[in-house]
Formats: sequence, structure tokens, C-alpha cells
Amino acid sequence: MSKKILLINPWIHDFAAYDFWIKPLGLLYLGGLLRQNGHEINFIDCLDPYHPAMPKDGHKRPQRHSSGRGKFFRQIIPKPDSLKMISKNYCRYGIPPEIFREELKNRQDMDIVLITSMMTYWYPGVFEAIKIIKEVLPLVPVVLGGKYATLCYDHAVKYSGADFVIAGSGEKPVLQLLKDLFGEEPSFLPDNESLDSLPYPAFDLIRNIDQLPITTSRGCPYQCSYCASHIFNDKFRRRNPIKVVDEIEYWQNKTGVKNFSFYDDALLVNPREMIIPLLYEVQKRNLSCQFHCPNGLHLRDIDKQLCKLLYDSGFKTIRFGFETADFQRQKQTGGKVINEELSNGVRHLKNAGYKTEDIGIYLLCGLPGQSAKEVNDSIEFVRECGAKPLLAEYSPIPGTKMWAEAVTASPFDIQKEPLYHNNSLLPCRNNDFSYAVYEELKKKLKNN
Ligand code: B12
Ligand code: SF4
Repeated sequence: MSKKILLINPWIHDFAAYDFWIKPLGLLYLGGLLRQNGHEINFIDCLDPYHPAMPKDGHKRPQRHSSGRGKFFRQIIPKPDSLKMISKNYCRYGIPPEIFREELKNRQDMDIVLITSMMTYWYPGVFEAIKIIKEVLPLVPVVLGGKYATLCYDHAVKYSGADFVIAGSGEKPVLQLLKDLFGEEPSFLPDNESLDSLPYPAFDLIRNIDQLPITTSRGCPYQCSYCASHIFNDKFRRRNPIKVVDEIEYWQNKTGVKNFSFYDDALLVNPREMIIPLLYEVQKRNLSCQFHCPNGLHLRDIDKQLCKLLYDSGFKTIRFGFETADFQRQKQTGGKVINEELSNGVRHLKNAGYKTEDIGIYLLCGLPGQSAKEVNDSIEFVRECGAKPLLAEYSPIPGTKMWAEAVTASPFDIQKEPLYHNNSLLPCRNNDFSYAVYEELKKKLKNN
């Protein structure tokens, strides 16, 4: 017997949030799988920038960019007690709660609700959504999964208000839960060893599709000490590149979408295995796409041929994870890249046609024990190479190798309160790295 399943992408509560090609990919993957198993899938996207029921007065339509990024709706809300000392506005990003409530009222006949979660410090938006779901649909079981639920499992069990909390990949546990709760035997089980056996994400449920996320893999072969990739996926698994192009072509034909964002942790690793055959296939089929990589790419395997291929195939937004120019820290944190690889990579990218402002280089700042000078030197080094430095403020993540050091370095109780993982607090910054110094660095980046 098919069940009626409601998927929810909750709000973001934060000091700032920008839709940098953000979509709830994991949740929509689950939607695709459950639909394949014969269930009816419904979706409420609290972050929907195009919601038709938005009141016209007082809520300006958010500005959107044709490539699929842009602003969210936002409302200023009271700060949680633990963030009272920060003098910035705190906001709910997404549709107003009244609209969410209305949407829920129209879905009284749901059998189960699945709600996702992103950043650990965005949990208040998840809790607010669960509270309203429980008011409007008191008898419907609520299942919470996603990144916050995985990284802060005990916190989520204790405080979220969800009936079930699931950590890690959701595919198998969700099917198991439907069996336990409703006696539903899965009619389709994906092959654990093959990502290509997963049905496509239920992207058709998104209103006004302006861009779609694609992933060619799960996990990463590296294990950097600040990164949680290995917690979500213990192995690096890849799809067949031709099957990825089948998916791109399918969505392009079905929706007309041109812009795709890659969500991989390690898209460019061993390019002959994935990105090179993938892009040759895109060219062979004459697909006209624009690709965006908001997530940091690897620099190590960048060469002349790959750069030309990226440029010719429509890679518009490229960002690389460099993190620091300090050799000792590069080594200590996992050795994914060294300075020479950045300078060579940028040279090849420029020769292929990219301009300085096209080549964004992420630099971590506010790592435990990291001096302001190190960040400043890294900015200078990126500039000397001819690329654009972008500061990525460090967010401490439970379960990572750097966690113990982060706990010691932070004046905040990051173990107890995930709100303190918020990267805009620079929660683990070094003593010499004051907010004033940080503001200076940001100003310096803006002025050039
Ligand atoms: C793509 C990505 C982004 C995209 C946005 C995508 C998005 N929708 O979240 C962009 C580039 C914008 C981004 C930005 C940032 N990100 Co990011 N991002 C990722 C990344 C690489 C992949 C996420 C993803 O979609 N994976 C693919 C899908 C298929 O997996 P999934 O979502 O996990 O879903 C599975 C399970 O979680 C589960 N599941 C999901 N929902 C549900 C629901 C239910 C009910 C159930 C049962 C299961 C379930 O099942 C799914 C299928 O198996 C992750 C790392 C990772 N490997 O997960 C980091 C990650 C989430 N990001 C991280 C960070 C730090 C950031 C930044 C702060 C970086 C910075 N310093 O600037 C910014 C902050 C963004 C902001 N303030 O606006 C951290 C999280 C930190 C934290 N404290 O929570 C991560 C974990 C990376 C890391 N450093 O280790 N990010
Ligand atoms: S290379 Fe990137 S994705 Fe892989 S572990 Fe390091 S930071 Fe995480």
C-alpha cells in the first residue's frame, strides 16, 4: 500500500545566508527512491524564493541571478539567548511561518513527514518547522535526518521534537522505518555498491527550477582534519560519468534548465576517471550547460588539458579549496594541496581563458592556533598567483580530527551548543585574531 510522504526543507536561522546554488539534494534523493517504491511524495520548501503565496506588502521579492543563485526572503527574528552578545540582526530565511502553516493544513492526510537539516548551527530553523508540524499534524510521525542530525545526533534526539532521528545516509534506514511503522516491504532496493542504481532526485517537486545540483560521487579520498566528509561517507564512491551525463540531459530535456551546480566533495580528483569523460560526453551530445562549483574543488590534478576542457564546457563558477599558504598547516591538516600546485593551477586556468576574478580560492580563517598573519600571507600568496582570495570562516565540526583542538581553543561551549559552530562567530579564532583584524582583512579583499 502506497504511503503519503511529506518532505520538508526547513528554514535557515542565521545572521546571514545567501542562496549560493543551495538545494536539499539529499532529501530529494530520498524522495526519488521512495517514489520508485510506489509512495506518493509531497514537498514543502521553506526556502522557496518563488513561493506564490508570499504577501506582496512588506516582503520584497528577493533578487535572483539568472544562473540560479540569489537572495532568500528574510524576516528579522529575536536572537537565541546564546547569541545575544552579537550585535548583528538575526533572521529567518525563507517563507513566513503563516504560509508554512497553510501548506501543512492542506496536507492533513500525510502518513509521515521527513525533514532534512543542513549546517549544525542552523538547527533553530529545523526546530521551528518541527514545532509547527506537530501543532498542525499532531498524529503524523516526524523523521529528522541530514547534516545536523548526523553531526549532532544526541542533541537532535534530545531537543528537536522529532519522533525519529536518523544519522548518515538515509536511503536504507528510511525504507527500514517504513517497514517497521507500516509493514511496507520495499519493492525497490538500490545496490549499495552502485550510486547509479539510485533513482534520480525528485527535482520535479521544485517550483521554478532555476538550477539543479548534480553529484558524481559521495565521499572523498582525503581526510582533512577540519572536514566532515568521512563522517557522511566512509568510502569514496563514484558514478559512471556517462550515467551522470544521461541525468544532466534528462533534466535539461524535461525542465529546460541550463545551470547545474556540482555538490561533490572531490569532483576533480583523478580527472581521467570522471570529469574528462563526463565533459567529452557533454560536448559530444551538444548539451548547452553552465556549470557552477560553489564547493571547493581540488587543485592537485589541474593541468593544461583539463583547464581548457573546463573552460570550453561552460564551467562558469569555479572555486578551489586551498585553505592556507602555510606549509606546516597544509601538512598537518591532511596535505591535499601545496603552494606550487596553486601557482601552476592558476597559470593553466588563465591560459585557458579564465580571468583573475573567475578563479575563487577559498582560504580558511579562524582555525585553532592560526595567526592573522598566516591568513594575510595566504591572501598575498593567492594574489601573487593571479587569483581571487575568498575567506571561508572556519566552522568547527564534531567528529572531525580537529574537533578536540577546536574545543580547547574556543571560548564558547561548542560541545554543548551547536549555535557556537556558526562560522561568522569565528568561534575558534586565535588570540591575535580579533574581530577588528578580521574586518580589516575583509575590507582589504573588497577593495581590490
Ligand atoms: C554542497 C555543499 C555546500 C553548498 C550548499 C549545499 C547544501 N544544500 O547544503 C554550499 C557551497 C553553498 C555550501 C556552503 C557552506 N558549507 Co557546505 N557542504 C556541502 C557538501 C559538500 C555536500 C552536501 C550535499 O548536498 N551532499 C549530497 C547529499 C546527497 O548528501 P546529504 O545532504 O548529506 O543527504 C544524505 C544524508 O544526510 C541523509 N539525509 C538528508 N536529509 C535527510 C532527511 C531525512 C528524514 C533522513 C532520514 C535522511 C536525510 O540522506 C541523504 C542521502 O543519503 C557538504 C559535505 C558533505 N559531504 O556532505 C558540506 C558541508 C555541509 N558544508 C559545510 C560548511 C562548513 C559550509 C560553509 C560554512 C563553508 C564556509 N566556511 O563558508 C558554507 C555555509 C553556507 C552558508 N552559510 O550559506 C560543512 C558543515 C558544517 C556544519 N557545522 O554543519 C560540511 C559538512 C563540509 C565540511 N566542512 O565538512 N556547502
Ligand atoms: S579534500 Fe576537501 S572534501 Fe576531501 S577531506 Fe579535504 S576538505 Fe574534505
